[in-house]
Amino acid sequence: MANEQERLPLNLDATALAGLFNDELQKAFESLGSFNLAIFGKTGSGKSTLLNAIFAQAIASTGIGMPVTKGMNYYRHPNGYLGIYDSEGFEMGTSGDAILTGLDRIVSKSNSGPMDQRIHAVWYLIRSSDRRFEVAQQSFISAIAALGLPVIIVMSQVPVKQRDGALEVHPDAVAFAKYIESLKLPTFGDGKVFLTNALPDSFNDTVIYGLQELLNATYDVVPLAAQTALTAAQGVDTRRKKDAAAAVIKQATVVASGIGTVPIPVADAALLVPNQIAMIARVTAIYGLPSSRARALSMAGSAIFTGGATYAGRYVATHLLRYLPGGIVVGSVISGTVAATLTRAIGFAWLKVCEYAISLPDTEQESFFSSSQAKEAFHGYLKSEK
Ligand SMILES: Nc1nc2c(ncn2[C@@H]2O[C@H](COP(=O)(O)OP(=O)(O)O)[C@@H](O)[C@H]2O)c(=O)[nH]1
Ligand SMILES: [Mg+2]
Repeated sequence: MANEQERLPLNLDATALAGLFNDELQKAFESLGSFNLAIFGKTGSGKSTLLNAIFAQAIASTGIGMPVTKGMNYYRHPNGYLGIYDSEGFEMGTSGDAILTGLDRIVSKSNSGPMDQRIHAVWYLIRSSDRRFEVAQQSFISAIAALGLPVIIVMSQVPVKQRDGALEVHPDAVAFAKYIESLKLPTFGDGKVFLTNALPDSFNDTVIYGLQELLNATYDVVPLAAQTALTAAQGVDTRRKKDAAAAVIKQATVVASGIGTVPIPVADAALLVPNQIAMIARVTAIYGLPSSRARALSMAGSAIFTGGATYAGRYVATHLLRYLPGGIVVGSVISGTVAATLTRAIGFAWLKVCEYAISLPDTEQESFFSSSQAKEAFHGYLKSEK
């Protein structure tokens, strides 16, 4: 870090910045850790669809993961922050015992081994139209719980309609869920059933339902160490992403004010850049922007810093001097306060760029970052930051 600070101001060209951003992005993804979910349910219950709805990127449709043990596959997101265990291709009815044996192996192995493959939560799906909940399913769920894994029961494909501004859950699904809940299975919330609809259907007029509640329950069972990874992986709760990113910005702001303790000449504002690059890399990781776009991302990341000193100086001159008492504190130097304010402004402007990017369809994110759009959006947001 100290080394970079000495070297960088002399070499603030786009390539060097892109390289630095890339390294920081790598580190940021690594430091997120990993969230691992196991998902079960009969074929057709909607496992792949639910995964796609909650974890922004089309993970489940990219195919089956690696077979790790009998009856189980493991899929690891390329960025490392998400792992999925599933039993795709195995029938729960006939392979239930094999799956349990496999699960037992994974649990005992990961409890003694590295944390990053440990199962943090289990979703068990029951399709609402099944209307039958078999004894075999009950004992399967109880057996998973007995392994010490937190299980969340999910009712999938629940028809939910919007009527006169209110949501109407199909009464048959409600009754079915009530029945399952009456069994008081040893799962999260004493056998509580989470009703979901992962796919809106305009023909039948149904809407997405219950995903946030399911996600909240999942946060409740997941250890703190895996929660940041879950925040990066999920695409439903933008509030949690924003809060986590804001915490990163706050930390970087404190570092920046430390760097500025000895006031830096405006022309050397680039001294702040390594810290700011690490910050925007971490914000990017929290937004879970995928690695296939890392190149485009690093170009965008470097584009916003190219000529860092010049633009930081201009930013300070046009935005900050005015807001400081009489310009006495800062004349031609950046104080700790200004360094912090500048860093904070950059952090939140980039946060908004990421927020906008994840609202775009997957296919448009690439062009957003590889064109000048991201940079322009960044500058637009920066102008509106105070
Ligand atoms: N309307 C609706 N259809 C769904 C939902 N989930 C899955 N489906 C449909 O049910 C079928 C099976 O879903 P899939 O996710 O492949 O099930 P899996 O075998 O458990 O992975 C597909 O045709 C999906 O489009 C849902 O929440 N609502
Ligand atoms: Mg599937």
